[in-house]
Amino acid sequence: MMKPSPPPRIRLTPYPETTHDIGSGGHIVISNKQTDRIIHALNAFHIELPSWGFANTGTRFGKFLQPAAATSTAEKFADAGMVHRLTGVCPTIALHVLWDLPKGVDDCAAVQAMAVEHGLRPGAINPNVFQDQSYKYGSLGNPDPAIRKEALQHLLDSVEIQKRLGSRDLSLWFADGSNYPGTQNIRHRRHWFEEGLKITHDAMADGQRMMVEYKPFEPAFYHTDIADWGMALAFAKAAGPKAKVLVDTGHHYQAQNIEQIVAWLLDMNMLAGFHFNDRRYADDDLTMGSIDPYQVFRIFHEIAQFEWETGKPAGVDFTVDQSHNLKGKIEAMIQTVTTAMELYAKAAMVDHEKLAGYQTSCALVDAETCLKDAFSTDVRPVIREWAVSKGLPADAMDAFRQSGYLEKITADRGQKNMAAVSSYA
Ligand code: PSV
Ligand code: MN
Repeated sequence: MMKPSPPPRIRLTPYPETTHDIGSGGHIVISNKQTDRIIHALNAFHIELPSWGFANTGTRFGKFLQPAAATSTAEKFADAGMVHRLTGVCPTIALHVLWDLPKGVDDCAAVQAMAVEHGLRPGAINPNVFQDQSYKYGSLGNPDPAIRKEALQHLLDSVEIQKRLGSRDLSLWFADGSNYPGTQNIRHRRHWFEEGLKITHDAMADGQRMMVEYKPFEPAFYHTDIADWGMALAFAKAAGPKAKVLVDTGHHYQAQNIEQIVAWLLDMNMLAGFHFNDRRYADDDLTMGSIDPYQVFRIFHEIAQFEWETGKPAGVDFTVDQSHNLKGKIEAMIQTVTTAMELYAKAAMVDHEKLAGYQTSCALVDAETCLKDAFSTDVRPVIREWAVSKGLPADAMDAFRQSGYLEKITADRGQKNMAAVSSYA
């Protein structure tokens, strides 16, 4: 009886002539040209950290307290500063007015000092017109003119904070909406929103931007006043030239093509930036790229392709918008930032010239392979090299674990955290 012949040996990693080994265990996968593109992309890459991502948060069912969570604005700055020192790409921190500057403009000097102390700059200013009792039926969309006025005043105060802190962006998210059909006049609320946003816009100085965020539902479960990118776009256009749209990746219906929204907004010069997080069901606040990393890659690809085609920076900001109740706050943040860098680097590898040719000739498999090849490449060795060249640790997570910082803040804050059960952030 004949013995079956052994299966043919498959060479998994081809040996392209233009590539060199950059420490990926002998597997030669990234060309010099691609390495240069990655380095160039990383040099320009920034992702803003959310102050609220360092504090104890929870779900509406409860909170699991972490002894090391930040208990004050100063501690949020300290933690964000630590993440920036380890990763090198997070020089700004987004602030939520009520949570971080409860005394409004009177807190600006202290906040500015904290920023300097920790090597950070204040990032986007997030007004809060959703938490006070008066906003039960809405803020700018409330049928009561006195409440609309109160909300508007908070927005104007936030613009003043923005000016004092030298922050470019005012990041607006509204919880406004209704829970039961027929209970609110949707068109009237739209007019009130348009009016309030315009007044806020006109109070802003030159060079400042208004970012209009949308969300389909939660906390409102029947209608939300700014429910999708079309509504945000219409409001931004009506407000004036300083206003653009903010895309929060968690704020979409299932299966929505987010990168198409990104491509449209880029093309219309109406994309201000992103809130990044991942989601499995709705606005779940999961770690960026933990469920669908290819989607984040496709978003970054749309931006990179736009920049290649137009020869100018897209001018869009990246911010993490995640509150982790179960993962350690700082570790979750480092993991997120690392993932963001990897996906951004992968998108930078795409050969745009080749891709454009494939798109024009409708070479479908080749075009798609262009993306898939970049997405499948392990860019971590290049990122490690980049980090070391900048005087950063090659592995930010490992450096954090070795630093003793977590042990120190756990000891310093443990008692305070166990005592404070109620605040949101
Ligand atoms: C609302 O879900 C949101 O995305 C807004 O950006 C808020 O400012 C942020 O989350 C608060 O966590
Ligand atoms: Mn958001």
